[in-house]
Amino acid sequence: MRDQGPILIAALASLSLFFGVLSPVSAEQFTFSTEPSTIDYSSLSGIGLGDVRVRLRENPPPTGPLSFLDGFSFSLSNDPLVFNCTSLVPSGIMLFLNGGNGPQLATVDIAEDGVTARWIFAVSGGMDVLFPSDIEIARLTVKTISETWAENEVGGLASFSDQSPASLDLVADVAVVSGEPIEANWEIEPIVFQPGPRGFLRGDTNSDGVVEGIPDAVMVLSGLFDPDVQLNCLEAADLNDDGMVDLADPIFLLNWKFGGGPGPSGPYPNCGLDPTPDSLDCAQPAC
Ligand SMILES: [Ca+2]
Ligand SMILES: [Ca+2]
Ligand SMILES: [Ca+2]
Repeated sequence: MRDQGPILIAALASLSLFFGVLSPVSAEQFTFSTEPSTIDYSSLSGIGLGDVRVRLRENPPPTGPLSFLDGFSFSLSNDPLVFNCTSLVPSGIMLFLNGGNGPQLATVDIAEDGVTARWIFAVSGGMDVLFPSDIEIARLTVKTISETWAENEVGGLASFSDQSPASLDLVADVAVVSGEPIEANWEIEPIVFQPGPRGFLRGDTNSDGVVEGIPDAVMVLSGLFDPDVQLNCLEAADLNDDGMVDLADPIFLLNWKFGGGPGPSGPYPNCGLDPTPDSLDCAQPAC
């Protein structure tokens, strides 16, 4: 590849000035938006993870053609007690720019209270782009703050705000056209947080949070042969994941723990849902 470093750096230096300074031009011309999103969390642990997609569009100009963009920057902030972001990656058209190389410069900063992104894709002869309708530009991974959502059986709404996060350098919401930053606005949809189905730990048949050879095998045997004992989570007792609980399951467990046999399948070693759904249920989910 041809070395365009000096040109790029000079151009970026001039552009970077703009990213911190709002231009008064056409505040309504460009709109960033977040898609409506739903995130499931465990109502026991409060842990949940999901995606929020970010889009950009140029609102139809009263006259004249649409603009070719050289890049953009944006920031979003969040209440760090409710949720935060763990990643922000380019998506959709962004990945195909410049022969599959993506933006020529992509700067992403993530903090507990928000994210900022500056992506430039047409500084030194790169590909500038039209945004005639809402086009997905980024995918944010959002994680619940577990302490806030644990034991919440109802769920709730929360939203990003268009403020630049207090803990990061100021980054303006702008689209860059011919080197000129144009202030953009935001349309932000709320994120729906809802309690998802509770899970189980395969092998933890006595529901004490750990999988042990003797106690958990004895529990399955008791459930099978003692009419006074009822297994409270049949999915956890199905060690070999064949959709049945029978003598083969405690044998599987003991063979794994003491005979070098294979270990249980998912969700072990985590607490979660059955990756191979079957008719077994879990009357008292563990997580
Ligand atoms: Ca156990
Ligand atoms: Ca089984
Ligand atoms: Ca299964």
